[in-house]
Amino acid sequence: MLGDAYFQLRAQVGTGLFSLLRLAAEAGSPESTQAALRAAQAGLRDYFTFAALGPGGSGKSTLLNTLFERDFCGAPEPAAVGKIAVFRYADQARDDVFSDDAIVLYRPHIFLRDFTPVEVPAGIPVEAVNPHLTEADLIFYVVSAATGPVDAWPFLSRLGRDVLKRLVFVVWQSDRVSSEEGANSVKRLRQAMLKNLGHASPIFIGSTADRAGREKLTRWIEGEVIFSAPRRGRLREIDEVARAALREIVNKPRAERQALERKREQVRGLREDLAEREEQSERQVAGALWTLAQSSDGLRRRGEDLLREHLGPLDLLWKRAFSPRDLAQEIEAQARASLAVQLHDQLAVLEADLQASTAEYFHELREVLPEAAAVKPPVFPRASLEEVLVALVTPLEVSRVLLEAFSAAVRTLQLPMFAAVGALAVALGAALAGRFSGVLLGLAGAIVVFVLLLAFLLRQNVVAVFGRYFTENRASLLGTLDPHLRSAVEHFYAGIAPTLEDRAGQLADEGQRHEPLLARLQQIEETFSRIDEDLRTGLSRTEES
Ligand SMILES: Nc1nc2c(ncn2[C@@H]2O[C@H](COP(=O)(O)OP(=O)(O)OP(=O)(O)O)[C@@H](O)[C@H]2O)c(=O)[nH]1
Ligand SMILES: [Mg+2]
Repeated sequence: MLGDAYFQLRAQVGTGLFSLLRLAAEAGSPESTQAALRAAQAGLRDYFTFAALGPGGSGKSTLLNTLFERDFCGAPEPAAVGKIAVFRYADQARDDVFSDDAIVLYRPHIFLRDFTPVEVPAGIPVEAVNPHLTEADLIFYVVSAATGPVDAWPFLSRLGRDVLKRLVFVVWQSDRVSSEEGANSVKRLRQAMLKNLGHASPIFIGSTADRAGREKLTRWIEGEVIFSAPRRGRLREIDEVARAALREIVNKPRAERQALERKREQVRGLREDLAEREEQSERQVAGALWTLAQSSDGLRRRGEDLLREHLGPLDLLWKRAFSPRDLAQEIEAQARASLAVQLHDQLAVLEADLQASTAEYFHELREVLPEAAAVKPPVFPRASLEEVLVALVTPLEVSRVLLEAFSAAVRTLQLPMFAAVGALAVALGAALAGRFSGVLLGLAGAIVVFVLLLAFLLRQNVVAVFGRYFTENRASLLGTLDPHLRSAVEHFYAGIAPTLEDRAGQLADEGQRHEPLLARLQQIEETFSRIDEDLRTGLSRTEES
């Protein structure tokens, strides 16, 4: 259909403008933007008036029917015979007598929404015709190829210059003559036109049977009249208005989205920062436990020294001389006191570091989220934690272990000691009986040395058993303290995190709010870019042809 590409493009612009206006209202754009869009919308509503004049029977009706691909004028409308027939669109067909010379025929043909064809029969005075030509976009003067422009000039020379500018000649019914004759009549027509009108209008030749000729005319109409440079220019202006409005509408939500994105980025940064601080605190807890382990090692060594001091190898031979209970109490008291001090110190350091770290973190938090100003940093429950941890420190029970190890050593020594005493008694008896035996004395001496050596080794073993027990006992104590300390730190950080998580959630929701609007804007933006592209390529296409 004539002008399809233009109408499609115009429809796209129309749809785009419609959506854009709705969005502008939704996004609360300034009234000036909305007014510009409405004006652009109004500017889109245009239609084309094509008038056909010429001698009777030259083919005016047939030409119009051919162009619009529908038999709407001529024979189907007997009421219009001898009158200027103006065809307009209406849902219901009706005729409107305009004057003695003219009739308006309202018909429900879709193409009449965009085109207003006017057929002017021969014999109507030029004064009556003129008003219908002033508005016309294109005026066909149809002459029959067989008869030529009979008496056209007196009428045509009375038309204004501006009307002549929109005039084209159509030499119709070319199938009724040879192509040579057709070409000749075009030539004659051009000469007569120049002579009579002093003006050169385009001349087309064609017929219902001449498809190529019709297409040539159609292409020319599309390029020069429908998709004419001024109309394309107008569409581009509308496209510009739309794109400017789009930029303006999009500015606000886009800027908000960017601000939101920055906020989110900051919140993400804070989250990472907090996680890092928590990890740092966990490392500190591990360090505190390591320090406690180190100091318990020192305590063990002190206990071992104390034990060596109080337990000589000979004490194992005469057990009443040694009291493991008193020694154990001393070790126990020292160990407890030292551990309590260490625990206190470690917790104090941990607390100070946590406070410093959270103060720093909350300072950053308030910069990013001023609304978090009211949120107070949590308090690390150092005192109550210390109480719990000290209560977990169970007695070492060194006295039991010492007593057991000591008794076992004494038991082990008993038999060799009796053997040594026996051997000494035998050697002594033999000497007293005057039968001094070097061998016997040597043997007794060897047994005594063995017993002393054994006593020394067994004393070492008692110290070793104590040391092992001490180490195991403290290791299990540290194993007990570890989860308590860790969970206290975890709990502390869990008290900070929600402020941030709440805000992150809110920001996510706020972000969602803009998405549909921005997605629609993007769609419209693409539509208008496409239109712009079409307008550009349309331009080059017609420039090429
Ligand atoms: N062979 C041939 N006949 C045509 C052609 N176009 C129109 N005719 C015939 O020419 C006659 C006149 O055609 P119309 O279209 O009615 O001409 P018109 O200028 O509208 O005539 P009026 O409205 O009476 O002035 C009709 O019999 C058509 O069938 C054509 O291209 N080739
Ligand atoms: Mg006619």
